[in-house]
Amino acid sequence: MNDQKLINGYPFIAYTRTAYTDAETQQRARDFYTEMDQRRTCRDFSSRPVDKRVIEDLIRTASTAPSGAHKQPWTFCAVQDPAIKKQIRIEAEKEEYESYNGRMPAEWLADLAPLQTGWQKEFLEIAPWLIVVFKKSYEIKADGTKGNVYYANESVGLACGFLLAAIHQAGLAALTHTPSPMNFLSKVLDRPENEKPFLLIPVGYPAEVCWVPNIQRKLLENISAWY
Ligand code: IYR
Repeated sequence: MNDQKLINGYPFIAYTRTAYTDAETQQRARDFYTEMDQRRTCRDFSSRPVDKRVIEDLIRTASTAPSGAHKQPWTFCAVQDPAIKKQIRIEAEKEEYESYNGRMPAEWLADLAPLQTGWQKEFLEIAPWLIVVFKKSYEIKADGTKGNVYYANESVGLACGFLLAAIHQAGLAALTHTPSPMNFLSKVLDRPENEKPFLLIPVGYPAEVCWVPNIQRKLLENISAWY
């Protein structure tokens, strides 16, 4: 059993991890980078089913992200019901049609052109799962009163990052879709008032023929500064 003690009356447990050699640490950092560097946002999904237990574990991994004061201000809604996916597609396309045809300024559209995105979101029905991530702007305590959450955007963003990494590591593909505005998701999924839609993530196997834009990531020297 783990060592445990009270610090100012609060329970703490000893945290231990394998102490790797310097060479092992170097290798592990490189290996994980190599794996994650293979991740691509995918717009062409296979309809091949993905077992619910896989999605459960992906969400469990997302929930290991740190959060402000450990409030875990997130809800992951996993949708596989075709009728609900269809409804989400219809509502998302309604908004995205308006966005792509007038709401988005020319520069934004030009920046998106190399990615060949558009208002049509057929992947919302093809991908076997949609994970809709909701951010809690406050929590509802057991006694029904409101409680604060802290750094909710950062916390849920981190959880989404963990989720995307887990999806990739499992051999699956994802797409971070940002229908705007996306309040329709609260209605379709009947979410409580304290939850706001944050990100809509189709998850599945990539289609056998799946094209992704030939874009490059910025180099380390262009994204880092060393002191
Ligand atoms: N919401 C639009 C536009 C869009 C936004 C981002 I951030 C992208 O990386 C790509 C597209 C959409 O989801 O199509």
